[in-house]
Amino acid sequence: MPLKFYSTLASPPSLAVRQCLAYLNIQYELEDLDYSSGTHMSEEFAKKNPQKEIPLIDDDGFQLSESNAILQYLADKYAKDQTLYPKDLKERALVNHRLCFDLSTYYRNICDYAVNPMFFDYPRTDLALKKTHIALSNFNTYLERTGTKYAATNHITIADFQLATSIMCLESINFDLSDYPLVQKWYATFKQEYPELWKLLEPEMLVLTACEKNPPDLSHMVHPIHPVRKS
Ligand SMILES: N[C@@H](CCC(=O)N[C@@H](CS)C(=O)NCC(=O)O)C(=O)O
Repeated sequence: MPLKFYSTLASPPSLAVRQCLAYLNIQYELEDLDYSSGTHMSEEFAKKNPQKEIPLIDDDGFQLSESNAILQYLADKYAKDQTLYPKDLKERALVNHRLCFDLSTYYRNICDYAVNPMFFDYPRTDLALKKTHIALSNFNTYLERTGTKYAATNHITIADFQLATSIMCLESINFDLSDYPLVQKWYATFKQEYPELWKLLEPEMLVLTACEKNPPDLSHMVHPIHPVRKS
C-alpha cells in the first residue's frame, strides 16, 4: 500500500514534507484537503489526528502528524544514506535543534506575523514583527557559528526543508531580508542547488502572495481558535 499523505494548499508544514517525499523519491497517494471546507476539523479526521491539523501521513496504518516527526520518520525509514538526517551524534543534534528552533521560534513567529493575518482577522503587529526579526537574527547567528552552507551541515538536511518553507512565507510578502546576509545567502543557495525543490515551493508562495493581496473568504468557517474575517 503506498504511503498516504494528507496535505493542503500553501501550507508550510505540508510543503516541508512534500520536499522530503520528492527528495527521497517516495511514491505516495495524495489526499489534498481543502482547508476552507474544514474537513480537517471533522470528527472523522480527528480519529487520524486529534490535533485536527495537516499534514499527516498514513504509512500502512501507521498514522503520524507533526511535520518534524514526519520528516524524521521518512528520512530514517527511506533515506539510502545518512546525509538528510545524519546519524553522527552532533550533526543529528544540530539538525534536531534547527527543527525545534523552526517549530518554537522561527516558523511560529513568521506564521504569526506573515501568514495568519492573510487568512484570519489578525492585525500585523509590531510585536510579531519584532519577534520575526529576532528569529531571523538568531538564524543568521547560527549560520555564522557553524559556517556551513546549509542550516546544520554543509549539505541539505530535513531542517532546511522546514526553514526554507518558513522563509518562503516572508518572501511571499516581500519582506526585506537585507539585515540577514547569511540567511539570504543560504536561501539563494537552496534555490540554486535544488531547483526541483524550489519548483514545489514557488507556486505555493505565489498563492500566499495572492492571499495577501486578496484575502480568501473564510467567513463561512466556524473556527475554534482563529477569528474569522467577516465578508
Ligand atoms: N506543528 C504542526 C502544525 C500544523 C499546522 O498548523 N497545520 C495547519 C495548516 S498549515 C493546520 O492544519 N491548522 C489547523 C487549522 O488552522 O484549523 C506541524 O508542523 O505539522
